[in-house]
Amino acid sequence: MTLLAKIESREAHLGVLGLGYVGLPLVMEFCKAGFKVTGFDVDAARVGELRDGVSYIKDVPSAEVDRFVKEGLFRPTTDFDLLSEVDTVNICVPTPLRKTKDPDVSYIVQAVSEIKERLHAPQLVLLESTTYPGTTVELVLPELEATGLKVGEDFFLGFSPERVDPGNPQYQTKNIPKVVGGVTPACSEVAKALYSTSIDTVVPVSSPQVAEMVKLLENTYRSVNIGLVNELALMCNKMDINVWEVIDAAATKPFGFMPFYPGPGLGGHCIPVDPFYLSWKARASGFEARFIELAGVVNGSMPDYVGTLVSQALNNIERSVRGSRVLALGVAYKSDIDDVRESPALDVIEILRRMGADVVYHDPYVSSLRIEDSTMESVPLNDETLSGVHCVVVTTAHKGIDYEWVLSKVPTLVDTRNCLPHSNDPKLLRI
Ligand code: SAJ
Repeated sequence: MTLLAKIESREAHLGVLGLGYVGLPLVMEFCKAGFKVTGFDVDAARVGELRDGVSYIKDVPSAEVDRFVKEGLFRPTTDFDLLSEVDTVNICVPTPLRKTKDPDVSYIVQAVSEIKERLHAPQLVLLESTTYPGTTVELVLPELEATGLKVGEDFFLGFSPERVDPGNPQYQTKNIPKVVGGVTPACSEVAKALYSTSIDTVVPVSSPQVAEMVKLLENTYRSVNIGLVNELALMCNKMDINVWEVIDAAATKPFGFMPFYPGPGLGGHCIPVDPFYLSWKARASGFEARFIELAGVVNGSMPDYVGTLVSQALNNIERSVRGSRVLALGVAYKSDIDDVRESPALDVIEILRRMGADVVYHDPYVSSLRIEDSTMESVPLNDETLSGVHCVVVTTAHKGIDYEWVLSKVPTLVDTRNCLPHSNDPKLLRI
C-alpha cells in the first residue's frame, strides 16, 4: 500500500518530533483523526508527564492526552529509534536567535540527524519550525538525500509553518489554515493528504521556500507595524498628542487599516525573533532588509523610553529614581498569559534597577521570575504593598486588575498599555 493510501485509510503511523506548544496540539489533532501517533521529545520529564496523561500545554486538556495514551493511539517517547517505525514525521522544535541575533537552527539540525539515521522508504518529513527561506532545501534535503534515498520517490519532504497562537480562544490547530510547500509535486500531494485528515483548510504553495517566507511575512508584518506605532507614540509624546486616541480613531476606518498599539517593547518567541531570521537570510543574499532592522531598533528602544517615563513620573513628585520603590505591574509578554519569554517587562525592570530603583513586581500569572541571575517573587497587589510604592509601571495589562484602584493608591503611575484610557489624573503618565 502506498504512503498516500496509508494516510487516507488512517493506517499510517505518524510521528511528531518536539512536543511543545506546536507539537502536542498537532498530536492531538492526528489522534482525533484516528491515527496512531508516536511523539518524540528529548525531555524525559515531559514524556513522563504525557505517559501519565498529564498535559503541560494550556491549550491541551490532560483528559485528551490521557484518553489517547490509554487508547494506545498516542505513544510519547524519548527513544528516537522508533522513528524507524513511523511513516511520517512533523518536526516541531524551537528556532530561537543566538545572542548575535543570528538564527539558531541547532534544534532542526539535531532533529534531522535523528531522522536521517532511521529514514526509510516511504517516509514523509515535514518541517514546521519557523525558519529562514531555504532551510528545507538547503539544510534538510541534502542531509536526507545523503542516505541515498531520493526525494519525491523514496521519501517526501516539505515545509509547513506553525501558526499556533497559544491561548487563542477562537483559533486552534484544527481551524487555522495550514500552508504547505513540498520539494516536489509528489511531496506536496502526500503532505496535503496528511494535513487534510486533521486540519480544516490546507493551502498548498509551490515550494518550501514560499511556505517558509509566508510565516516570516506574517510576523514581520506585525513587528514592522508595531515599530511604526511605537515611533508614532514617541512623536505624539513630543507633540503632546494622545497616541491611543489617534489609533482608536484611525481604527474606525472600515478598510485599509489594522490597529496596532504602542507598548514597552516586543515580547514572545515569535515576533521579536522571526523577522531576524528573514533579515539574516536577506543579508546572506546580498540584500539589506531595512524595515526589519529599523523596526528592531525602534521596538528595542521602548524599554529605555519607559525608564525615562518612570524617571519623569518620579521627578513630578520630586523624587529621584534612586531610592524609590517601583512596582512593575504585569510581567508576561502579553495579556492574560503566563509566558515571560523576551518580555519587555524584564528589560524595564533591569533598566530601573540600573537606575537605582528598588523594583518589585506583581503578576497574577507569574509567581516568580529569574532576572539577572536573581529570583523575584510576585508581591501581593494590596493596600500594604501599594502604600510603600512611589511609582507603578503597568508593563502588561492583564484582565481582572482594577487599575483605577491601583492609581488611587499610589503617588504616580506610568501606563504603557493604555489600561486607564479615560483617566485625566495628573498622577498618570502614558506612553
Ligand atoms: N505587541 C505590541 N503592540 C501590538 C501587538 C503586540 O506591542 O499591537 C507586543 C505584545 O505586547 C507582545 C509582542 O508584541 O509583547 C508580540 O505580541 P503578538 O500579539 O504578536 O503575540 P505573539 O508573540 O504571541 O504572536 C503570535 C504569533 N503567532 C504565530 O506566530 C503563530 C502572531 O503571528 C499572531 O498574530 C499573534 O500571536 C496573535 O495575533 O496573537
